[in-house]
Amino acid sequence: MARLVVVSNRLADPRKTAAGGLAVALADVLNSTGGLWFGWSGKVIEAEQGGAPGEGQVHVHQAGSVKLVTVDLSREDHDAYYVGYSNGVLWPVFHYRLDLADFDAGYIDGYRRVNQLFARKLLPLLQPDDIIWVHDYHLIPFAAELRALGCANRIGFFLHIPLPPPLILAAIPGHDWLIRALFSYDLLGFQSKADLAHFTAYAQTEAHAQHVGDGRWRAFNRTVQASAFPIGIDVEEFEALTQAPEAREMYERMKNEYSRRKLLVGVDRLDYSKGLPQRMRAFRELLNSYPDTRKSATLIQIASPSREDVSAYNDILHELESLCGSINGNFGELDWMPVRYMHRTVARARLPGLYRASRVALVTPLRDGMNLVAKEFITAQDPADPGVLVLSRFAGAAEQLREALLVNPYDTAGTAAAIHLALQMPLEERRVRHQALMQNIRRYDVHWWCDSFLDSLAEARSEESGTAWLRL
Ligand code: GDG
Repeated sequence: MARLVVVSNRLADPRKTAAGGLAVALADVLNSTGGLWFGWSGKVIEAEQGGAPGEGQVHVHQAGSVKLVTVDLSREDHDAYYVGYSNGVLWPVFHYRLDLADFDAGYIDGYRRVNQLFARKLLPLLQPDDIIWVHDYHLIPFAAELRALGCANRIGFFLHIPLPPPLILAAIPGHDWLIRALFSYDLLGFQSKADLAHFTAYAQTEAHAQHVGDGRWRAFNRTVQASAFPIGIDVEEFEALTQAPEAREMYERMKNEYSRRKLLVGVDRLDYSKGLPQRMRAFRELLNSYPDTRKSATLIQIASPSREDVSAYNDILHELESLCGSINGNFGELDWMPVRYMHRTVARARLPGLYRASRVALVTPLRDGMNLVAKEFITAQDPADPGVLVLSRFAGAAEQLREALLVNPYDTAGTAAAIHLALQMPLEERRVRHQALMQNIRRYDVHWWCDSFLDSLAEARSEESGTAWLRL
């Protein structure tokens, strides 16, 4: 079996389960092929310490049979590639938020410079038969930069976030360069059929690509295979975590603490894509319009800190704090706080206990590539007395999890009504829905995702291999 080389912005130590499902799944394949994982070290070198644009020291660590190779970034590169372009342009636009994008012209140069730096550092470590799997929006032009250096390996790309429709993509100055770069891959993987449809619509209307059968698209003298591979979780690992002492202890604590009321739970990175203010407004509407819930419901919202160097995140933090404060102020009683909001990370080992103690999960992003919290919540439930998932129709997961209560998070009254329904749902209906959801989550787990992507990559091949590579 060929060696797998994974390229992603950040790495996790594949030996630690705390790293989560994705790292565990990749670790399986990386371990079995004696693979290599390549990306940014997380270190930023200031100019005074010698950090220069386009330069970075390489570090090599051996983690079992897997080689971890990382590169430092200079301050200037980090600020343009990571903060500026990846998180200040691509993240908002790909989540349909043109209003939040900052199209500063310097960012795209830094973004490209870092992709070139990474390509230069990885190239000498590659063997001719290696299969390369590149992850996410930070690294869209990575294959094109590798090809420009003469790399003829098979390269696949998976986008973890949504791909918006062509007219939204076209708002990015340089969008044509960005999408042309995707044609340097042999395989493109998207989270949902909707994202795939947006790619093919762009390919046809903007890139004038031709469909040459079986999801293969031809443009710029290259042919690329494009498919949807909805990502899943490591169900077995998460079930084991649910039964482990830390999660059980959390479960007991939550059950005791909230014995008089049903728990609702939200677990998200603090990000404007997750629809947190809209969720709070729906919860406020629930308490307003269905007074019975004032005696029966408490919402625990975990908003784990993320990307605090991007200014839009501060705005969302303040909005959320003020909404939670006003809900507690208006509806709280001496012995009851309607919302428990925590801007903190909960230990991964405890999360399943929190999920299992909750009657309802609110997973209501305005846009989300997939959303793994939805799948984790269902997996952590007791099948004999399961909780109910209220899920945004705009999460990639909604294409698969049809037995959840699907909502439009922009519709405050509609979402409140769905939460009310969830709180009142009879046991039999909860069981039937849970069973159907679990079947889907088990079947399309993270190992299915990994294997089906890599199988498709093994088959996908552009006929131009090793010859005239696309020059950007
Ligand atoms: C991107 C895409 C796509 C959250 N809070 C805590 C915590 N988490 C864990 C959850 C879950 C993960 O983080 C979040 O995954 P999501 O899928 O919900 O969202 P993103 O972070 O935005 O991920 C997304 C995903 O990539 C995979 O392709 O599904 O659409 O945006 O595992 O449990 N974990 C701990 N403490 C927390 O407080 N330990």
